[in-house]
Amino acid sequence: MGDRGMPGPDGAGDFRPHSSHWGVFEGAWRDGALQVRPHPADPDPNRILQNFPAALRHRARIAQPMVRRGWLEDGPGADARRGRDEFVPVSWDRALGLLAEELARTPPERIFGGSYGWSSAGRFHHAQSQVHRFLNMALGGYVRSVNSYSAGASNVILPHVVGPMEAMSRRNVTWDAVAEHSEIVLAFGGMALKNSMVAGGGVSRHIERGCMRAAAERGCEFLLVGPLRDDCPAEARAEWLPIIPNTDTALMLALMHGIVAAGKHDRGFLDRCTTGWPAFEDYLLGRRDGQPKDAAWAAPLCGIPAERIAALAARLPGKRVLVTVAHSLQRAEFGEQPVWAGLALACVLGQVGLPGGGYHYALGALGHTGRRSNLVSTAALPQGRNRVGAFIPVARISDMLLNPGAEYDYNGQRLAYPEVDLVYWAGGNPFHHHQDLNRLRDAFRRVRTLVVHEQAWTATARHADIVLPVTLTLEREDIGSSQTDPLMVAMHKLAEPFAEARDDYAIFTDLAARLGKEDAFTEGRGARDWLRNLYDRTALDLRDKGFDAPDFDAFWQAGYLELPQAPDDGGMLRAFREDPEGAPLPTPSGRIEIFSATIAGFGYADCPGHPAWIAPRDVPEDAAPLRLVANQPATRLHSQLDFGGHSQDSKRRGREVAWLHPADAAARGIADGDVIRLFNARGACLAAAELSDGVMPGVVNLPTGAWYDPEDAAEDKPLCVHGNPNVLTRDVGTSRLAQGCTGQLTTVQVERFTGNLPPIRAFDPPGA
Ligand SMILES: Nc1nc2c(c(=O)[nH]1)N[C@H]1C(S)=C(S)[C@@H](COP(=O)(O)OP(=O)(O)OC[C@H]3O[C@@H](n4cnc5c(=O)[nH]c(N)nc54)[C@H](O)[C@@H]3O)O[C@H]1N2
Ligand SMILES: Nc1nc2c(c(=O)[nH]1)N[C@H]1C(S)=C(S)[C@@H](COP(=O)(O)OP(=O)(O)OC[C@H]3O[C@@H](n4cnc5c(=O)[nH]c(N)nc54)[C@H](O)[C@@H]3O)O[C@H]1N2
Ligand SMILES: [Mo]
Repeated sequence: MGDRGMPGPDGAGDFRPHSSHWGVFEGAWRDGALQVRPHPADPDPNRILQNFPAALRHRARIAQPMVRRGWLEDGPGADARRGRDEFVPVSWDRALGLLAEELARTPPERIFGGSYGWSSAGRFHHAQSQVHRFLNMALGGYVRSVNSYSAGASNVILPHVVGPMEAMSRRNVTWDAVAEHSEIVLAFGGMALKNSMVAGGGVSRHIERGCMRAAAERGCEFLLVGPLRDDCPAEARAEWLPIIPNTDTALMLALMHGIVAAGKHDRGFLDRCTTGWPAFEDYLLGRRDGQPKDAAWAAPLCGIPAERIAALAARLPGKRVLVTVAHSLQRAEFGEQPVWAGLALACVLGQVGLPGGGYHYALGALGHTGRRSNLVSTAALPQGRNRVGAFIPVARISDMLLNPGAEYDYNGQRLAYPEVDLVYWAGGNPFHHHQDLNRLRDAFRRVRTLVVHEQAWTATARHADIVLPVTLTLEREDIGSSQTDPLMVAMHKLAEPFAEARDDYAIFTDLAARLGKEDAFTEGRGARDWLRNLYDRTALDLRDKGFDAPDFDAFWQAGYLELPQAPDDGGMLRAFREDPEGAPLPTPSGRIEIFSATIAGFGYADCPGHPAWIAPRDVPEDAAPLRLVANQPATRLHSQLDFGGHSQDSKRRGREVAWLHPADAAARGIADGDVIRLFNARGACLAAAELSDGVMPGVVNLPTGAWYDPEDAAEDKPLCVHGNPNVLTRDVGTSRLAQGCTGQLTTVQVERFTGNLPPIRAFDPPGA
């Protein structure tokens, strides 16, 4: 559709500041089209910004409130028509009237308001904060979700064994320290620039490429352990060790075995700073089970020759080694293990807490990592109090909806799934983030009412009963800010709202009024007043700490405010190393726990008391299957603006691209550019094949984020014609400890698609 010469808020106008999770930028109208350019100080801007212009007025946008016909005519209730029913356009007054009635009759303990998702970067209009505040203030609460799809296993295991995830992933070794001090960076899962270019709340300067280049030029060696060669940028000049996915723990154990067998482990560090080494050493050396976890043992498991493992083990001791473990490794069956084993490996090498050495969980996974933190707190909308106690680990949503009342284990507790009638989503896309989408469809068909606020016709919106159109970030004012980026951004409005779209805040204000709770929700403030209020909290904090802070109007005029940052002090691990007694870690022993009595006490076979190799169950069984790596996409954030220009440019024949090794393609008669079908017991999708020797043999890589596009929505397991890998992934938790998402990996069959090529309809509004 494009924009038909709609002027900006001030006609043509100057470039004005705005921000997104993928970077701070400026926008202006030129010849009737929105132009965006990165923040002038950004040394390495993110091209995902170029998804904005074509997305703004795209046909995929939702124009007006819609109610599903079956829900409207037959009333709320379980309904197998969800996802293939018609929608009836209604006025805002009618939609909100119906919704307010439904909310008023549903007890808060039967409303699932987890509403997981990344929303947009502005801190006030952050949709997940808005929906939580609304449900708390207007209804008294909701069933919530805990942890994230990003780091479900780490969220739970890291606090038991070393400390809070934030301390491991955000306030730890900095990129500057890597550039200056690291001698070897052993990167499990790599440190792909596509990933570090994204940061929740925005990022003004993308520094990772430059720091990796500087480190490599100084002589630092980057070792990439992973199935894809491009998980480290060319600037890092990394040596690639292809590894069979979900076998890193075996390699880590074998490296530790080699180091210990050679007597090169740092006994002083292990004695002073860890607990439980002897029990783990017994396991490592095979004293109990008769199986030393040596290179010969690990080689067939991880697909790396024993000699190469032995050589690597010999190369590490005595060097300033930084071990990094990507989020991806734990988004898999038994994902707790590589996180813990990587930490143990760093302890064996004894570099933890030294500049540029030790352990950094998820360095480079996001633009929040490897940076200094601001000295003042960032803006955040207060959410009020949730009076409902029930929660689920976030990735257990289908389990909850399909098995209300069923019991399950989580982090030492025995919990039961609550019974939910109404599901409320604003700012997330479960048809992007969840696994086994056919099962999710079944789950969503069980509820009484599904409410979705969306900008565009995502599959989640298509499965909803009440669909409320919301503004794109460009269509409203906000404040962009993140704890790890010094730039606070006055996000100016760059376009008028699309059709009848309203801000989430305006929708919740209207609903709160209908429920008699407007004052509690708004505290008498309009959106601009809230921006002032949020800004003033940061300004006050600045002045308290002796810094200057302009008033709100001056900040707004200037567009940016540079916040002071804490020095690079090495964080919790440095303080602990320097004084283990005086600055103990927040674990039961105050040390790094290589054996955890707490975890052992839970008695989980799938997460024992020390890091261990547990053979994955999801392994190729049938003839000639491949391992699917369903990682983060390079050309967008998750599913956001998949209809934007940059994302669309990356598709072939309209489909998402799947990468295969030429040998695997040849064995299946697949040529570059062919449309292929990926399938397994859970479902099937199409994609366009691209061949590359940067993918290890036996692996197919289909990134996430292509909008789910079922060919025949009436079928049980419809073919997704566009390439959403979550029709293939498994909906099982990492272990009884964390119950985290395991969406990164599964096994699939791949064949050339020979049928008539079905059209892509994911971006067409559903027929009214
Ligand atoms: N197979 C597999 N699955 C995965 C992963 C994987 O590695 N493999 N990774 C997982 C990870 S790490 C994550 S974090 C999740 C991400 O999953 P999500 O965070 O759910 O994905 P997004 O596409 O960012 O969804 C955000 C949605 O919010 C909408 N939105 C944006 N701004 C606003 C707003 O202001 N108001 C409202 N109401 N809506 C808005 C967008 O249109 C979009 O639909 O996916 C997970 N899923
Ligand atoms: N452009 C872009 N950037 C993003 C996002 C996005 O959607 N788009 N999402 C952001 C979010 S929310 C998050 S949480 C982070 C996620 O950060 P990650 O989870 O680390 O990112 P992924 O790209 O899923 O995975 C990184 C790489 O790990 C490798 N890998 C997969 N399985 C294994 C394994 O078993 N062993 C080893 N050694 N390697 C393996 C894959 O080759 C993959 O490319 O990314 C963030 N950055
Ligand atoms: Mo994530």
